[in-house]
Amino acid sequence: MFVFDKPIEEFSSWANETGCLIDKARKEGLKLAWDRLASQTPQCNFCEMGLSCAKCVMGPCRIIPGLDRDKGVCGADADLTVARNFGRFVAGGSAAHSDHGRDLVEVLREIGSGHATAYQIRDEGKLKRLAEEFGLSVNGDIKKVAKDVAERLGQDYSTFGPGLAFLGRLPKVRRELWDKLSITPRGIDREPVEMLHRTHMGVDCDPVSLALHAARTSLSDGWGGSMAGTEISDVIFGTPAPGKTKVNLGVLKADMVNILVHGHSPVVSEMILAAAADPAILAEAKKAGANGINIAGLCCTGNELLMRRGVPLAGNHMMTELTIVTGVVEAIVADYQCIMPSLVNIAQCYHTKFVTTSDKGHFPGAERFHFNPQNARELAGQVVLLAVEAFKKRDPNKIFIPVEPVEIMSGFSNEAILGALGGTPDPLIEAIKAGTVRGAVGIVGCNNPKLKQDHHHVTLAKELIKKDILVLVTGCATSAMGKAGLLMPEGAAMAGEKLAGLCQTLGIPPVLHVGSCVDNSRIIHLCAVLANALGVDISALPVAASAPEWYSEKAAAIGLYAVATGITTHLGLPPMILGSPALTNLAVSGLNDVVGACFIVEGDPVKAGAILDDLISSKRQGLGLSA
Ligand code: MSK
Repeated sequence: MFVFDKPIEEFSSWANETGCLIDKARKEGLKLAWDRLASQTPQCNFCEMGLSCAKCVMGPCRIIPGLDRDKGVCGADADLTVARNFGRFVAGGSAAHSDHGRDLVEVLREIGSGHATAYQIRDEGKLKRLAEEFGLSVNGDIKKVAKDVAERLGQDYSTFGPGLAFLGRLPKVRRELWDKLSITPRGIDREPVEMLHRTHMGVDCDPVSLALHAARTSLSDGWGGSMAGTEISDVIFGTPAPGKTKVNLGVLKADMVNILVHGHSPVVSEMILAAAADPAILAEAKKAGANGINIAGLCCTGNELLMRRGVPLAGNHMMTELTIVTGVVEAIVADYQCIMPSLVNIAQCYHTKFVTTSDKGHFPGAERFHFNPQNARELAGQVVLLAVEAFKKRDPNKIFIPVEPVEIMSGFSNEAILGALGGTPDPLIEAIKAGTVRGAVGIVGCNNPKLKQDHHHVTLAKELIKKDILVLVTGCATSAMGKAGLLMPEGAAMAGEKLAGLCQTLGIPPVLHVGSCVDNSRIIHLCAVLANALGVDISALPVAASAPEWYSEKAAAIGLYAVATGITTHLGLPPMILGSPALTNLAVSGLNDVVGACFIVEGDPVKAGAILDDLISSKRQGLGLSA
């Protein structure tokens, strides 16, 4: 369906940092993701349609509907094969986010137990609010409160807990709907594990049942693991507040030791940031001839530090290989998720050290550091010193930083958004009623080398804001928006008259950066706050979500938990379900009758903008508002 035609030639001609560095990489004989995609094209049509199965050794099977190969060896037809594959895809994404959340809960418990002295509680107020929300005591030592909150969330990961702690945030009508459909998530670990069980040969053979369990699995992420990750990160590292920083490869400094933090977790990267400010280590950097140590972010670890510390963002998913090609990166410090294995090989072509920090993320050829909450600060110092040593080996002939950085505004947590409005959702609701903000769309996620990098994010955002639709952005879409000037108050010049007026009054951009990909939980939480204030279900709100350039299992989980929450979601590329007309129809229309929202698949961002605009008009009319 998606033909990939000579991408490297097209992309290297871009008059921007991506194009310049692809050209440099080609001259140096390096292979990048675009080259590898070209070598993989044409890709397997069976896999693309979800019609291949390698889940047992009676196979692998390839299903061809309508022919005498319309069933696998076990008898699974196209619908069942697609449902099994998609269920496992969503389980992978949910497990990744939720296991990330678990790491934060574990660190909070270690802080509460007095074993993680390098970490502290930066937002005691939020910790106490969570304790009250969970029905726990807030009296006494704050460490005791931290331990109690961590242990309550730990129960959400187990089988015998009282039920997910955050479900109380939902409108009652949505909870009742989930109960009726039997898709209320029961445990954060339980649902993805049960999906693996159900999709084993000879367990759940009903495609619709599997689709519903996929929804429950995604909800265990959105209203469970991801939400725990976001909330506890705020407690430990501070709840974000608006501030300015910079984005693009221009944030790298030719005269400094550059360390890029990459992956998703703030647990180690916060310690790297602290170590880089250590006077003794800074003195070593000076001795090595550098003018200091510069920390910058990649992907969602970058988003975490950007939101809370104003650390500049070097780039998103498709920039990660290219950052090394600048020749000024001394170290990439990676935790987990969205880290291309190719980075090890590309780093070996330069002086760059590729460092891994998580016991879950092994990369052969990497410099490996065994971080845990007890040794994190000490090991962070060793990693920064490794980068300082690497600085001495830089090749001046390979240095090329092609752009100047662009300023952005970030830090729009729900607390910051509602705080700026006087602490209640009422002003936002009034703005929606008046049509000053006609609605909101969360644009989330990744890049995909099958699409022109950043183009779909930026085009869609521009289409929406000019129709007075506020955009919230997370993850790798962030640097796309930033580079396009959409994350500054001046970006309001690209918005419709009413939204522009509001942005000018409040001094905010028309696209608000709300965090990393686990922080999509902020968006669904804000939707619940608005729905509760209005006394309606979330599906009645004039809101939508979009993943225009998505690639990962996590993005599929995010899209599905948004839809199951009642938020219609646009995808710029289809998931691998097209081999089943029944599941495809369920995804793009049938779900409307089940959960009040569905998926929209549209590869043209201008058309997607028009579709989302129509959707928001109809939701507004449903609330008795002007379109
Ligand atoms: S890092 S999941 S490419 S947003 Fe969260 Fe970016 Fe997508 Fe990974």
